[in-house]
Amino acid sequence: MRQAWRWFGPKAGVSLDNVRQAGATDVVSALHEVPIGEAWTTRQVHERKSLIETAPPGRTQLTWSVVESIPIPDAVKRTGGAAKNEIAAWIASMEALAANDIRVICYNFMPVVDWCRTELDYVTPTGSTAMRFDHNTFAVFDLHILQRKGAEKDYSQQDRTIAADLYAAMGEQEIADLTRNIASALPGSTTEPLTIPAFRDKLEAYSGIDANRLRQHLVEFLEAVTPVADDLGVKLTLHPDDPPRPLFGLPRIASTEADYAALFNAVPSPANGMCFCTGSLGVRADNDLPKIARRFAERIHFSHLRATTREGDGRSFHEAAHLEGDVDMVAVLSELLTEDRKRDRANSIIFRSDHGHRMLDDLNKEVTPGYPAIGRLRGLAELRGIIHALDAGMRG
Ligand code: CS2
Ligand code: MN
Repeated sequence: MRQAWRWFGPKAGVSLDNVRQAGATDVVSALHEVPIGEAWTTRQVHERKSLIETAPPGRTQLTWSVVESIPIPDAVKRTGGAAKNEIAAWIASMEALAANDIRVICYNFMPVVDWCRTELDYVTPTGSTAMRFDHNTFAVFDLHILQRKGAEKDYSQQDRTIAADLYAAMGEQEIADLTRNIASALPGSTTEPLTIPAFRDKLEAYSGIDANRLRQHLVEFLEAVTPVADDLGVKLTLHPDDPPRPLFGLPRIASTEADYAALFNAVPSPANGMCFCTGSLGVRADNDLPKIARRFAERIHFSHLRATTREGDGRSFHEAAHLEGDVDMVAVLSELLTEDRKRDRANSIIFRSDHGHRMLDDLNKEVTPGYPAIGRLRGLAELRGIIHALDAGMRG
């Protein structure tokens, strides 16, 4: 397996030497500055690639091997194959990447909001901070701040009472912070930041789109892009929904083993692959991660490794240290390594330590939420340790 690091560019406070020192050989990046829906050009990709891959004298060379993500515009999620121009632009971006020899592309198909948390700095017992999704706080946003039409029916009477009390006790700053966390698109998001009125309009535009329709739109998208990807030798990897269940009354269709099985069945092309994200899938107790990794092994080209801890109410969770949550990381890595040993280096599974706690010096700095250097470095080091031990076991 190849060890990678998500890099948000020179302004994000993590240098390429930091990436080298973390022990990563591969970089995961994207042209985040290009507006969603606009085609990336070969030249833009080439410039970013040179920035990443031109090593100063004496430094090891890094390889930009994964793009996370080419965003999928809203029109594709809402109308599927009818979004011809948006799909053509997406294909053009893919071609620009392939022209630069970048052949693993991550994407997701979450409507309106990408990954979602209610709290960015939840203090853990060590004093480090983690990201958290609290069901009650989420209900406050949905029912009282967004005031989504029909939201009441998604919550029990007890949930609604708790949310009303919480909301009544919240100050202006807390309301603003919660709104920012949920509506303004967390780092790396492939959906746009929204004001509350724009949020309501977007939801309105999805009325009538249920899980089957959304799945059909993804299938139409894949039917259009996978033939080109196959020709170019590009692997597309669908990131699971985070969290893996419907939010805001919107369907989510990449949450379970059955979801992925349906997609692979509908579009069998080898380019139709998976980004195996343990933190996202692991939020559901009914997702058996080692089993999913085994079943879809051949389709996994990229993996995000991190752990989440499900809280008592069954719906809230927080991001645990990489080896400490509900995920059986040793079992998952053992499945991924079994697959990886069948492949040559060029097709090796690339993984990155996903997210990480904010700790040590990062507590005194501006950091990209979810992507602090030190927490990710700790996670990567722990994961690497498991890989070494498993490799030694396989040899011995
Ligand atoms: C992530 C996100 O697990 C996760 O939710 O890896 O940080 C990721 O940036 C977005 O979903 C976009 O890929
Ligand atoms: Mn992930």
